[in-house]
Amino acid sequence: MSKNGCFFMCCAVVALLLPRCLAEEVRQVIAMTAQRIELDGKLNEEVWKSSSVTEPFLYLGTHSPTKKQTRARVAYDKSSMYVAVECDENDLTAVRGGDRQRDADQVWQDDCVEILLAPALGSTEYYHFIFNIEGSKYDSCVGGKGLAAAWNPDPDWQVAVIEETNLWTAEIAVPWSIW
Ligand SMILES: [Ca+2]
Repeated sequence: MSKNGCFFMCCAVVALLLPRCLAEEVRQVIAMTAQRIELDGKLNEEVWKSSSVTEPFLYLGTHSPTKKQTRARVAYDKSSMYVAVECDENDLTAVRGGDRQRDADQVWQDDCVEILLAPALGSTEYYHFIFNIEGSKYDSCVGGKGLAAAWNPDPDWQVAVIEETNLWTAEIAVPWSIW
């Protein structure tokens, strides 16, 4: 999966906004789940089976679907927002990634998933969450004070990644209380 195929932004609690192309916005309404999501990277919870799937992902600035596709789903409960991601990859040995230090530049230079959350509509401040196939994490706050990679939320966000046949999958949980 390329970095171009995994870029998306959530603009409100229940509205997902994706830059599928420069002229089109895609919004999805996300239902609250009462089911506990076990953060293990396995998308076997019922909520993921019934969630809207965000696809296809396009090469940035084009209308061309990426050769290796990514699918994303979003759910939430009282404590957290959850994102499930499936990254097609027919050669998992070719995925660039490794066990990185927190906030190392190598994480976003790897084949990775990047999630940008803007909890306040109209604000230029947003939060950047990145992880690679090893589950190494990078996060930052981007706003009026510039890029702050030293920003690490408390409580922390969590990610779990597993490799399956011809794809890798991940679940992340971002606690509401970090905002
Ligand atoms: Ca799970």
